[in-house]
Amino acid sequence: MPIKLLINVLLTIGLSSALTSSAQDTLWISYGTWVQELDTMDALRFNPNDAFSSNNAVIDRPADAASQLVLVNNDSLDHTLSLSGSADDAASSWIGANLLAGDTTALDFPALSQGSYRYFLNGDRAHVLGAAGLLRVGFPAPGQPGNPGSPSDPATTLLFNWNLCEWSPTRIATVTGPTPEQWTPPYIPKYFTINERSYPATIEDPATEVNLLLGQTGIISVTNHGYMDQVVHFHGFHVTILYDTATPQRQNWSKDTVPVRAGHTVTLELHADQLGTYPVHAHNLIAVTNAGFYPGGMLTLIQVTP
Ligand SMILES: [Cu+2]
Repeated sequence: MPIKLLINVLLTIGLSSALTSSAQDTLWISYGTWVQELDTMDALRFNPNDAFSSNNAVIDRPADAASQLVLVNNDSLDHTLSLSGSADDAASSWIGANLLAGDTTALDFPALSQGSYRYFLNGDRAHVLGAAGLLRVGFPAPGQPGNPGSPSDPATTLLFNWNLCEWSPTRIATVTGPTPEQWTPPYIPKYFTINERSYPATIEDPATEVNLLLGQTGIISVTNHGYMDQVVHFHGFHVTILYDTATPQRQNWSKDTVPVRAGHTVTLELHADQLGTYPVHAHNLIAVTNAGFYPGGMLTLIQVTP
């Protein structure tokens, strides 16, 4: 084993065990491929272990407390990480250390106020390849302090997240080929995903499909990692906007249709006050297709049961 690799392995083991055993204290930046319909696309993702997965990990942190994140950069290029979420200037002004290719780096995260933030690698290549995820701050999971109920307790608040992104195999090829080409309009993405899944895979993921008991409250953190603005339309429910980084003046608005601008996040509260199954989807109909075929894309369900 090369010395540098050995040191990385030892450092990773040491840092991981020095923190807690929770996977979200360490994330691996991994290069791989993912398949949508007939396209096999290169991908760069944040994974909770060293195995490549097409789904970016969610990081949870308490509000108003500094914390650490260990990143293992298994990509062949150096990177820098950024945070965004204008609910708190501490995110946008934060600068992390360089993440050298093949190295393990511990980053000190700033104390942030409650809300939904994006964490992402800088640069077009990382952006197009999808290296971006949700940093959720101040929303304890069921069973943690501040949210004591079990998932079957009607008083429990359940957490969901929708990482929205659109994908163009043509644009991905421009950042993976030996000579990047000029991006020229029109931009016509072929796939539209929630948590890197397109419908019907969206309803197989417990973070994407909103399953609630009657009377329960769900918090839905929505991030838009793509280049296109999206508008999320709810059937059956109005949601309360807790935070909206693009238009903070909409805090506490009750809406059934919520814009999520590219690069922005919204945090929504849904009160399950009626039984049934309801769709929720991107309102732009091209975004509810897979390679042009409807239905697909950014479409999932809300299921409320007794
Ligand atoms: Cu609709």
